[in-house]
Amino acid sequence: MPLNPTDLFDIRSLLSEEERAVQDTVARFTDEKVLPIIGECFDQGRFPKELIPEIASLGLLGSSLPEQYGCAGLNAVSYGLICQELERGDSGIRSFVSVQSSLCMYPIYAYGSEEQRQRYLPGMARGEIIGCFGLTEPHGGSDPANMKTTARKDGGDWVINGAKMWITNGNLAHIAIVWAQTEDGIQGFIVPTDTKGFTAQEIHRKMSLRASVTSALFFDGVRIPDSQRLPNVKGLKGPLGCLTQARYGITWGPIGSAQACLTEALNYTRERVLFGRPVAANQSAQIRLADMARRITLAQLLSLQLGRLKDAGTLQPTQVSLAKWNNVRMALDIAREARDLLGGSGITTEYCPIRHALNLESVITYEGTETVHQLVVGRELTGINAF
Ligand code: TGC
Ligand code: FAD
Repeated sequence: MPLNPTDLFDIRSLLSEEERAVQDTVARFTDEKVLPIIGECFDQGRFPKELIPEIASLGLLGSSLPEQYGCAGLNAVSYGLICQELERGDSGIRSFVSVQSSLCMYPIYAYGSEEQRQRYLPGMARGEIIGCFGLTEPHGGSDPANMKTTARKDGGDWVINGAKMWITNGNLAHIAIVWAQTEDGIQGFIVPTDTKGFTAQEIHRKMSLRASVTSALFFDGVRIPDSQRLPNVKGLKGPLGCLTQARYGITWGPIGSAQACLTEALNYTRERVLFGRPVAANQSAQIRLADMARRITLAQLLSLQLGRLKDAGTLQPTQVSLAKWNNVRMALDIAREARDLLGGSGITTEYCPIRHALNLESVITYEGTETVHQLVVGRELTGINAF
């Protein structure tokens, strides 16, 4: 039996029946609904909102949260496979699901009151309430402890002033999870986006994540009641706890991008005949293709073990940092290599590598830049904080 080029070590055999079913369902959705339209969406700079109802009906929003809130109650490995199969389509689709699930539904579940969970989670799982997550500010995203957005207590209300930058889903969102400095440290707030004083401004001229909405948010005396504050967390560990969830999913997503690029490079180099033989018949081309498969295999093993640790409840943020660093770098390198193997054809969005390469320039920056994750691992090894 020939080996599967995008699963050389038969990682799929390590999955449970349920995990395989989840992977197959999302793979079908990507093949049938995402791939036929995504090149054009990217060209037009358009997020395909029309896919939201189906994404929701497949149970992909908040998929790891309990069924009592209308969610699918899947395990961490299944969430990873969802991210992998969606990002095989496009990082923008995976971003939409990551933000809704890990950065908006998770904090409401983990830090919210029971009343907030009941009020928001079922509607968010159905895709009727869309969220965005406001942590990064214009003066520097890597150091969120230095945030300038403030929330001031005024009687029974809070008044928020400040700005957030680079916010995925900003102009789509009905609610924003906003992290702000208070007298009592950093706290999180659920801000309905129709509140007076809230503005979202879409960021244009992006060359990356073009099939995704990215916005700047402005808060000018935004007044909300205390019932909109997330009561069960204070300090930077609140937003960083959400980032651990999202970064975990991001370790899986780029495996999908890399698989798509390897598949495209294999097809193209087998067909393209130069100097009387297929490009794939050259030793240098085979070494490059083999190296892609090697790096994908290592990334798959890393993410699967990470998922098993997460399901066992023993996952540590440093392990997520190492895997995010490794797997995004792996995918970005592979997308650029695949682009090169396609020659001139590789510069058009008719083929996927350049789209994935451009998207991955965002993925390597957001959710902690590559440098941030390297320094997290360095801090763990040496015990010295180099930030
Ligand atoms: P530090 O002193 O290390 O930690 C402060 C408190 O937080 C706890 N903690 C964590 N908790 C959970 N998960 C983690 N990953 C955690 N890392 C730290 C820590 O234990 C401590 O708790 P306590 O109880 O002692 O107070 O904080 P620091 O200021 O030194 O920060 C270090 C650093 C640089 C790692 C952190 O600031 C960082 O990660 N910076 C990068 C910021 C970032 O990733 N922003 C992402 C914004 S969201 C986004 O990009 C969404 S893109 C979505 C999409 O479209 O898919
Ligand atoms: P900076 O923090 O200014 O970093 C600039 C450079 O300095 C980087 O190369 C960095 O690695 C380097 N650097 C930083 N610290 C050090 C150091 N100690 N030593 C050496 N080098 C260092 N944020 C949200 O809150 N919500 C979102 O939904 C969201 N979505 C995003 C979507 C997109 C498409 C993008 C591009 C970003 C998104 N972000 C979001 C923001 C993202 O998290 C930040 O861009 C990221 O954290 C980096 O912050 P920055 O852009 O301000 O870069």
